Amino acid sequence: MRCLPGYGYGLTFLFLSTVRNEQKELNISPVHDVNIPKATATFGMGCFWGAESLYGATRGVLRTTVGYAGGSSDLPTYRKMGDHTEVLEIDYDPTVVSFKELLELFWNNHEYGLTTPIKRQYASMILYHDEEQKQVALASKLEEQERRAPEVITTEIASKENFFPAEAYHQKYRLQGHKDLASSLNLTPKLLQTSYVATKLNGYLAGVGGIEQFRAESETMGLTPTQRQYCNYHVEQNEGQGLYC
Ligand code: MHO
Repeated sequence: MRCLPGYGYGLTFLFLSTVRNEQKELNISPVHDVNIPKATATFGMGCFWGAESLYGATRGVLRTTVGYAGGSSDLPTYRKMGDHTEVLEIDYDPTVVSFKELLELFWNNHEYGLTTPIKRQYASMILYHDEEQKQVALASKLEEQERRAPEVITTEIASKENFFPAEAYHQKYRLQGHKDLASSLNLTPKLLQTSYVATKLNGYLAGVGGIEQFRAESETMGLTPTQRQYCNYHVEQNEGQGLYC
């Protein structure tokens, strides 16, 4: 009954106060940092909301941040992106997932056709962080090009020169749609860019990864029983729904 005044507030209050109690009594807090060596990859593959969910739920991915890169103009914003492109920066544990595996997801999950020219905001782009990534990316593009011929892949491969994090409302966009859950994670604007638990939930809640993988990985996130129950429900509901923007 949406029209009953206060109904939504009541539920919000109940959810938040239950989670706060659990956090205190069970001494559980959201895991924002995973302090192990990480490598970084930067991809443009259409609207960055979908890419952030895709990689967030990928095993071995520890942090995602959406932003603007690939151009030369200074201090881009969503409204004034200049010659930049929407990209996703991904921190990953290279002992769990390889750059090559991240590329596999890249080739197969563009929001727009990989082979159809599109405005620069949504261009296909691999911004490499070192010589090894560069070589792997070039070889991978050649392979993919062969597979897709006679269509021509538009992906630009260039060195990562800059990266400007996007506005807070673009970070973990799908997670932020779950207002009460997001509040219960104590996400500051900075944590919206960097938090491990926010990264993972933003993927799983969008239906990526699936309930089985979520049950296994959720152990690492510092969720209370109530947060976990909420997530289980939505992960199961949304499993396999596909990415959208
Ligand atoms: N279709 C979306 C794109 C958002 S995006 C981050 C919108 O128009 O809001 O480019």
